[in-house]
Amino acid sequence: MKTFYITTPIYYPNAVPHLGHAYTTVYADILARYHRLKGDETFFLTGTDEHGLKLQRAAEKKGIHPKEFVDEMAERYKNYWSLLDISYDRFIRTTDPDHEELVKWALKKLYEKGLIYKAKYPGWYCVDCEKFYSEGEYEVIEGKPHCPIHKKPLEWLEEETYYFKLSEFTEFLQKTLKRDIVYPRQYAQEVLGKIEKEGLLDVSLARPKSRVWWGIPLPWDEEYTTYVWFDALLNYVTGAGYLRDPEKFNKLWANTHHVIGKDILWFHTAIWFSMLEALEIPLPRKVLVHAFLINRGLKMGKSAGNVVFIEDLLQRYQDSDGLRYIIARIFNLQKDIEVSTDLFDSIYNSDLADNYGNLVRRVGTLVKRRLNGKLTAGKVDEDVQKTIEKTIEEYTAAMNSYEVSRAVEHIMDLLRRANAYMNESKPWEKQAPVNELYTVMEAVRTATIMLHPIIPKSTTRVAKAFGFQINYNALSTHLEEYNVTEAPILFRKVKRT
Ligand code: ME8
Repeated sequence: MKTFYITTPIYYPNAVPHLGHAYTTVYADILARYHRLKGDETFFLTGTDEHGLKLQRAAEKKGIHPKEFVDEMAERYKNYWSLLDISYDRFIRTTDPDHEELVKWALKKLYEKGLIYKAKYPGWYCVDCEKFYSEGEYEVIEGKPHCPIHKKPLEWLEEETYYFKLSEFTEFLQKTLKRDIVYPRQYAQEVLGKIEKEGLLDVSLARPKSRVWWGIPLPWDEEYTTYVWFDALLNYVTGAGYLRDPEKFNKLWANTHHVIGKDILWFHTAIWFSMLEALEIPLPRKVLVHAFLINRGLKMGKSAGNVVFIEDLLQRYQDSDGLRYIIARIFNLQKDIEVSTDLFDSIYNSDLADNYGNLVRRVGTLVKRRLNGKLTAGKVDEDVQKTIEKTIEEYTAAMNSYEVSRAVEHIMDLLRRANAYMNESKPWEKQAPVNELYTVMEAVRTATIMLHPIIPKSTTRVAKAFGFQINYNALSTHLEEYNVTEAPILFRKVKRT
């Protein structure tokens, strides 16, 4: 059996997730569900990044201990993901005991290998990014360095710290990034360009406890706290069971897929690949990088004050499937996408209500009325059959190459073709329109199976109402008999305001 291991970034739980986080998480969930549908042994990891200055300050503001704060926030994340039907296998928290154990093990190993040394670190720091910015990276606004993402003034920090010898990995990274490991490839080029231009500098992997006490202490110097990114990246290794379940780890790790937004590309390539190499752990199979959701011209984010709330969209599109579908349709690895209610409404209305929903309702109603709900195999229209076969191929190729929005478009084409066939063949004018209805049913059934990873709730409902199984292998066979018990109305159109 094939395995498939997929991860999302672990999010900072200083605030509840917004549409940007849902964008990544739903995409990863669709890939996880697709691989489960195909019968692969799938493990899907998401979670929260709970240490560091950002969380320490967020808790301070509320006057509570960071642990109390993150305990509450982690529950809220889980609740959001359950509202969106996110089928994670583990929700990892960087405060989990097995993770803390792994981070200490990793630091010790790097220290013993002589890859960590102590020196002074001066620089401009963004608390929201938990990151130092060098000249050329930060923006100068009114003569002062500002964070290029948050547009807030940077803080000047100078402190004794421990460094990781990232510079030793220059050649290794250049070789690795030329391999087929980052998808789309343009992002690997970006990282290579940065290395070429700026060289690879050693990175600080600790913070003095006096400033950042909320985190994992360095095993050899308790006066220092592990830098939150070193801690966070290792979650992927903990989650796969590296120390506690090596058998599971070996199975999963060979087919690791990290889904990330392009804002954290550097960490997931330059830093992460070098850390893994230093720890003698193989590299992931793929880092899947996507572009941003933009709102009113800026990357959607809490500090930009332009977030779209998940609950508002769940309400507008009635349930998780509507929002999941919209995300799948607009999802773009290369291009930033501007959010727009008009666009979202029109995707929901035309694809879900008018195309899929309408066809399900029409064919279900006719099979019930004309054939008493029992439809035994007839002859599938040749042209529709060809479209079905072509769609399965295109869908599978698109999903195998992580192009979810393309896969969805192919399914919609099939459904449009089936709607048109229904209009042409007019089964409602015939006495016993078995062949016509069977043709449409086969299109609906195959489309439903393919849509399952994207809209699990509605597709499960259709399969139950029409009496078929959701199973990838069933795509290439015909169903002997349909038993239609209900002709559900799946999606109610959203009224434009
Ligand atoms: O970076 N458009 O956490 P984070 C698209 N804890 N994706 C977006 C987005 C937007 N406008 N806004 C957020 C962190 N995202 C670290 C990660 S992993 C070891 C540690 C998504 O809460 C996107 O996936 O800031 C981005 O990479 C991630 O949320 C950042 O989440």
